[in-house]
Amino acid sequence: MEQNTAPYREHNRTSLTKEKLKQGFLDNLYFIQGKFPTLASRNDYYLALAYTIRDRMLHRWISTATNYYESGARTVCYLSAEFLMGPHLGNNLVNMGIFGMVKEVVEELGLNFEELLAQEEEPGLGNGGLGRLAACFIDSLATLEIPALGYGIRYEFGIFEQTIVDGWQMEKTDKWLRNGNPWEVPRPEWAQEVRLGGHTEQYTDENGRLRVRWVPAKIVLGIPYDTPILGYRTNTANTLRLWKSEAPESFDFEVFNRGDYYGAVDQKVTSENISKVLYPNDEQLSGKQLRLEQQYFFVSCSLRDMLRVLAIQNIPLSRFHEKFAVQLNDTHPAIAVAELMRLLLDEYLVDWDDAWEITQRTFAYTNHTLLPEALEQWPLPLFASVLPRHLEIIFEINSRFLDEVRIKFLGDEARLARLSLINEGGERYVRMAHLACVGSHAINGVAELHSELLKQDVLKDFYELWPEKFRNKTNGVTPRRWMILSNPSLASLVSDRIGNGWVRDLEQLRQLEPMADDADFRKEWWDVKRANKVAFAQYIFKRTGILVDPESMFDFQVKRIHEYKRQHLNVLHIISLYRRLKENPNLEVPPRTFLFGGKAAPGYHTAKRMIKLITSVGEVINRDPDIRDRIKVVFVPNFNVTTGQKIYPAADLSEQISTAGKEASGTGNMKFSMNGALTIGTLDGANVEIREEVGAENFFLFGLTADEVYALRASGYHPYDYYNTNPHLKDVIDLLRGGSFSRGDADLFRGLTDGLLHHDPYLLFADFQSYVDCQEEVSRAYLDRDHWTRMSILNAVRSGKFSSDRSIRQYCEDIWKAEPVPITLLGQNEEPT
Ligand code: GL7
Repeated sequence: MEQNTAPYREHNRTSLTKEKLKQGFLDNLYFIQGKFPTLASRNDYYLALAYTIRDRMLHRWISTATNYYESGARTVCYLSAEFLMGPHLGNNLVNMGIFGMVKEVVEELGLNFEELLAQEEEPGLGNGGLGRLAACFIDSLATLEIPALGYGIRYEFGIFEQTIVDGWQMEKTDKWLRNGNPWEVPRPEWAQEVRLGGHTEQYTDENGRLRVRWVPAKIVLGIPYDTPILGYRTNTANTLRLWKSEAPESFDFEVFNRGDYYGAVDQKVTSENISKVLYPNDEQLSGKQLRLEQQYFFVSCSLRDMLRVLAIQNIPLSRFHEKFAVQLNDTHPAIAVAELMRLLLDEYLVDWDDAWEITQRTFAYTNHTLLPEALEQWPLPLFASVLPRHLEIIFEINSRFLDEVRIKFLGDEARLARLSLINEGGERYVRMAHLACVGSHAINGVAELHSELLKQDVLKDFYELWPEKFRNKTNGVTPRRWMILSNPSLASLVSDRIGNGWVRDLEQLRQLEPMADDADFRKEWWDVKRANKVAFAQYIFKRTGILVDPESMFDFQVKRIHEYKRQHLNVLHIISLYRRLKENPNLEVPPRTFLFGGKAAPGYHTAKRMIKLITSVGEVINRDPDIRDRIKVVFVPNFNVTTGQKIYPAADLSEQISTAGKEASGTGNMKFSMNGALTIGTLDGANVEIREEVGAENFFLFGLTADEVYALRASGYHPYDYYNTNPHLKDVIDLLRGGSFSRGDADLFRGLTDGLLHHDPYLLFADFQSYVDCQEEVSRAYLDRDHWTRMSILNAVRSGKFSSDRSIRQYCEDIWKAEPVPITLLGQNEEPT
């Protein structure tokens, strides 16, 4: 059906005048929520507003889909088990350029705009940096007008909500869908069937060829839920397609008809389980069957979806890799390598060699971690029971692969064992990182140091085999959410001086460098930070009842709680400073508020005890009258995207203190720096590049380098010696061991202190003195407000490299070979009627 789309432009539901926005809002309240103002709840108003904005996104979304369909453009598919999107409403307003106007409209209607924004439950479909990176990347893809789809899982329960009870973390389920999700559109007509379990059979086809058939034990349906992803002030609206699992009705019926009602119900329940909940572990494999099913489920749905698109665009299968560039966000979707092979071999009857070429040319793999405990491996029996056919295919890939290795490295049996897709040492495992490496044409790390360490260590054998596959793509974050939306006062201060070109081209911030020497500008800069701190202090008071002084330095460490990230090193410094202040009340240090935030994986007991350590030390210090508010310690509960948006703009100091060689990149470090916080950090992950960009003189560096860490371990590390020879360190540890921060309970932190004294795998003791000395330097620097502000300005305006737009440009050029496709809005050349 041909359709004139022009009339939609001036419609109540699409027009961008204030009057039409108001009318649209009231219509939605009436026709969607079924309410009138006296009865409407805050959620009704939020939904009415959200639908009013969504209405205005649809024209771009439909136009984008049409343009892509007609151009047959090369498309980037970003496969990720996590997309940590954060609230949509504010971001969509920013990207459409109507934030201010909509705020006015809402206020003219007598409603509180901030309250409506806060009403949105954030879709927390990710654990931390990896999931948030995926969200920043799809924002940049849309902004750069690259045809792209994000593919993932629509978890019914996202990352748990954290509360703090008696100083301990408690977890509550995240019911983010309970009030409705206005941003998604289900597309049941594009559902996919996914098979699981069962066995395989051989058969001979009509041409006498031996083939394999997979006879699954169960089938589940994947229903796509689409969310439009707007570019910043472009016509592009790409799609985030998340799969929800359901029971296929026909299947239910079969069992049902056999009279097994409960069997049918069971099947429905187990099918729906697959997309029920996000595993809350970051960088720790869970080894659970359901997790493997989740991974396969979304990968299979997504690849079949690509095949569907290929078919409707009449593109031959042999050109799959020309149409799609598929990025594997870590090993979670690595099963895609075997699944695409299976689809091509068994369902489309393509020859092995052709199938393998298409596969390798389609995929590229990003590694996100150096921690050995995070490298996914699946026990062979478990793998075989869920994906019997894939295991056969993996064996075949492996045998051909190892033949290639044998020729290149004649007689090197040890190397073969190291490279094999199957770990044969004792219990046998499938190594997902190896599958990803073998099946991809490009492999990248996420910061320069990380990419180097991959080549030297974790993926050394693959590097020696295929050096040409390896590259670096340093992470980045979107300045739309992390500057404009979260720090509007800083953004307008910047735009007042240099216009707003920086929002799409963050390097333009450098034009402000000379302003660091301008006293008036410094004053304005300081005032913005100060106002953000006042707002955050109010938030803290509301959430924790703790009063903090906005005059004090706001020193933040927010990230997942992990031993390698060393929140406990931060605590050791706090205790040592506390101790010195008690001894010498005249010590000249600026008042400081130490703020922590982050979730611990529910089963990671040491991390949970680290939270208890922070809150316990805070309890003692915060009420010690001797300290008279010169230091405070606060644990900000439930760190997520929403709280992050308040935190980064309010920070003076950013703690990036992981053991060198452990943090692949970090992205919080970038968000802080962009918002004018100075960093105290090790030479780890992207800290190295941040320091390079902002200048060594504007960065507080301490600690061993990755090489030194390696050498120290190799020569034998004895933490006890540091304890014995450093009286400050000994004092701090002894206070903890004596129960000074645990109401006399000497056992509460015994596990932590003993662990440090006897093992200290993350070298806290080795870095302790260097860290304490560096913190003294920080304190001295903060006393010189002018100089500090100068450094703060230089940090922000030299952070251009860390825009995710830069990352995405590099992926497009170097890995995806994807080009922008500017979108013409439908009906643009037609007269409105
Ligand atoms: C991580 C890394 O730990 C983190 O350093 C990196 O910035 C992020 C995105 O590349 O990926 N890897 C990982 O498994 N998680 C991360 O945050 C959970």
